Amino acid sequence: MRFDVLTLFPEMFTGYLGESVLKRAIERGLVDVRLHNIRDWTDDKHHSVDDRPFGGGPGMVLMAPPVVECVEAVRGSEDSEDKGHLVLLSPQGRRLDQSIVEELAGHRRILLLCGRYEGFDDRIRTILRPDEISIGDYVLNGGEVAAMAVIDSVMRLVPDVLGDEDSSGEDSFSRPGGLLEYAQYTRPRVWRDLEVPPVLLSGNHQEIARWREEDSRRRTRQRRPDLLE
Ligand code: 6GU
Repeated sequence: MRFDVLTLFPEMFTGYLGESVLKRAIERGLVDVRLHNIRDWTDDKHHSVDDRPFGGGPGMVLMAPPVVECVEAVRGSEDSEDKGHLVLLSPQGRRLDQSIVEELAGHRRILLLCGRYEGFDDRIRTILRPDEISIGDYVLNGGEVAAMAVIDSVMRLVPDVLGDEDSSGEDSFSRPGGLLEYAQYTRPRVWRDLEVPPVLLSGNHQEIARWREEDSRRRTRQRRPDLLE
């Protein structure tokens, strides 16, 4: 699975890419993440990427030429036959959920275009026709954190990325029926007078499975009744 990230702040990704599951997936060649700085596609001497909005108003708008040229160059470049699925991160996009994550995981290459400032010159949308995605109904300073959320959620579905074969199948939202995950416990068995539910220590796998199914339903009803329709 290949991700190309187009951003004005590639350094925001370096810490994230160098840790944990993603670091190992990259080392094992299962995931490839390439960072591209939109500013490298400016041609004026000040390397401008944004300007004031026509019609007035606060803030700055990301200019169409560097963004579109960056996307076209990255898409057309070298080593990949696959032109990739272009995602634009913006609060105006369709809201990310596990079914969209699964859909995205069906692509072999994804380009993630991150905005900043007050938004994009809308001609970027007209020309590129991106799949516009939001990670929720709140405002971030830019698309970078959202792009990391997309990479993080999608790469979990790439075969062999997770150590344990089916450990993503037990996750909240991936479970049959889209329920929340059941409660988990580990050592110590008793701590500050709090005991682990005895059924989990019983060794009876059928009973354990039943308890977990019930706990999933109970938690979902209490916390996210909307998931039960
Ligand atoms: Cl993708 N971008 C920004 N700027 N804010 C957001 C978002 C994206 N998703 C939720 N809020």
